[in-house]
Amino acid sequence: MAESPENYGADAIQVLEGLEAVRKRPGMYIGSTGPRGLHHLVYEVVDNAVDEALAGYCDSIEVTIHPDNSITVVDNGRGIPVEKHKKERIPTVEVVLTILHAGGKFGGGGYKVSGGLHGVGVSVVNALSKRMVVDVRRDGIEYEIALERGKTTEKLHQIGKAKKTGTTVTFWPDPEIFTETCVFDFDTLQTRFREMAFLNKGLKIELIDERSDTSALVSAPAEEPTRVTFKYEGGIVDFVKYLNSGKEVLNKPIYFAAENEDGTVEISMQWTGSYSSNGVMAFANNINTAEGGTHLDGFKQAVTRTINDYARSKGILKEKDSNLSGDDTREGLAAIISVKLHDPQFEGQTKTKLGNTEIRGLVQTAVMKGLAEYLEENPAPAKRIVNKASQALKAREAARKAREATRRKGVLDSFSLPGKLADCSSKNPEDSEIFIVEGDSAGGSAKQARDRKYQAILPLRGKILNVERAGLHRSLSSDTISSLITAIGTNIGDDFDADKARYHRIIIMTDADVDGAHIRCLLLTFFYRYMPELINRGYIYIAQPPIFGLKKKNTRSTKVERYIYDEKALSATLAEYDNPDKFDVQRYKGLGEMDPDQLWETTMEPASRTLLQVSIDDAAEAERAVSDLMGDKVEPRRDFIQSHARDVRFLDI
Ligand code: 28F
Repeated sequence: MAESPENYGADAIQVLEGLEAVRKRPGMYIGSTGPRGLHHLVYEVVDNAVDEALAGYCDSIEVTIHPDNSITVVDNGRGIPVEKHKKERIPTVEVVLTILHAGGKFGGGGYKVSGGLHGVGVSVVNALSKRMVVDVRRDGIEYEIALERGKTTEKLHQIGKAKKTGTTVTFWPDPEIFTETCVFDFDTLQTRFREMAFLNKGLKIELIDERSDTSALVSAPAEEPTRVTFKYEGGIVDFVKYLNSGKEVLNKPIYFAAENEDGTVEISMQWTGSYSSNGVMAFANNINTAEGGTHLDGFKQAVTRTINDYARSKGILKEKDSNLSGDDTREGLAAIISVKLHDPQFEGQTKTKLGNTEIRGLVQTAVMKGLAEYLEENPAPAKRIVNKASQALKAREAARKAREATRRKGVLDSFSLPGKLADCSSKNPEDSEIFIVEGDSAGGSAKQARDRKYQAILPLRGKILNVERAGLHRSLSSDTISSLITAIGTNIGDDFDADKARYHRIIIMTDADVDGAHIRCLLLTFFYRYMPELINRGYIYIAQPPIFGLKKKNTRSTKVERYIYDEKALSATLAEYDNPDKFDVQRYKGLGEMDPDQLWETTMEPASRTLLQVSIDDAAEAERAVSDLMGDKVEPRRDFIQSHARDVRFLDI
């Protein structure tokens, strides 16, 4: 569709219809009205500030979560233009806020490149907010406009003088739309902003949380707000260092960039001694293209070719030797591929696969040239990298043999489901869910609590084998991993097939303590490395068991008056009751301490439970924690234990 500032919003009625449509079918514009969609509102606003930074006019963005879960985003760009719009006869800023698709995100002389997963623009955020206030600082004047549910309630007016320029957007998400939750998650926002700061070298992004209770819709203000600041002068080189922190590295991060009329590409890569091969992340216009695409294909082809060529030219691979496979050359590799292009085509199930064919060649040429030069000029790390790939080739051969041996024994065969699995009776994956539970006693409670029609239980005995140290083929021989793979039904590696998943909700249910967190991290790492497609499809969830129960004192009744899911919410809840002395606080150390009825109503019953859907970013974060914890270096492990020691003490009061 040809859209330009000359032809959008032909009349006011069409304008109203535009935003009404957004309120009628919000999912069409922001993906969902669950937590993901809610957080998408923030990204949409921040993306506009990042666009202003990409255009070269802004270098600082501040995001604040207020105690009432409203969000303020401030930038120091030029400020959204305020002069009267020729066609619409209202200030341009009002056009940007009230007309669907107005802004620089489509053709017509806006920005050169632009981010935003859906690229829907701030008018969509306006439509889905019960209130929005926008301040613009421009030409020495500060202006303000206010809107509610998409409609202007206070016309643009001057509120004072302005020394600097910039834009401030504050919005209150509409609880009529976000019926599930309007509460923002600090970690989700922090992970995304860290990523954005890495991808835009030198851009400062600050996140401030003013809430004292991060579970309530309206909280008391925190005495001291939580603040994190992200600013990376090294850009994606810092990103790769961050991904590899705590791991033994084989080379200093390599960096190269290239540009042509189709766009720009930046690449940074560094090999480690680890067995993982999922450290390659590709971005297009700052969006994590989790499903890959042309840029990632070009990168992989070029790396495989360049390393094989180098190994042959140096005689490390002999004529009789077979080529190193792509997986071999990428074992232990962390890499960031960041492309910026004018007209990104996002495809795939979650719209996170880049389709632009013209970018493949640009990436390929950049990598072949950059990597070949690096290898020639740095023979010592080059040798370590090639040796690592040759070892991977040998391990791959061994793993194949081991897999064939286990397959013959029927371990990975769907006819022999693991004995510990209490399967559900439904055979329709869409209706079916599986709870992965730590320990036999919790497993026992869960089996009694469940609805066997559609809920399966898989108890895991003890800790799962540390996938980081063991590597794939040894992990496979562990009971835990193979029962997990068999129960889920997708297989792994070359045989992986997401369509064979036996459940579309795979729910990790661990104790609310440090051990539980550890096991959850290991499981997430496992899914991240071996079944990332299941994460992309949104099949992986984390159960949220309560940590505390409040019971009336001096009664023999076991009735729990209130369950509390968050440590910070405890004091708030106690204060809410007039006379807290009348209540006993019971702390659930493990799932096994709840009786089956309690476990059902708090954690497993679809109508009353809360599940956290795992995103690929969460899983990447978990894998990082696991690497820190289990990698070859001692220091990160000590740091982790020290930084979590407080939690342990708290839990042991
Ligand atoms: C807190 C969120 O949204 N920042 C923004 C600008 C700056 C311009 C702009 C934005 C012009 C014609 C649409 C200024 N001066 N932060 C933000 N900063 N949008 S959004 O222009 C919007 C387009 O139609 C801007 C000159 N050109 C552009």
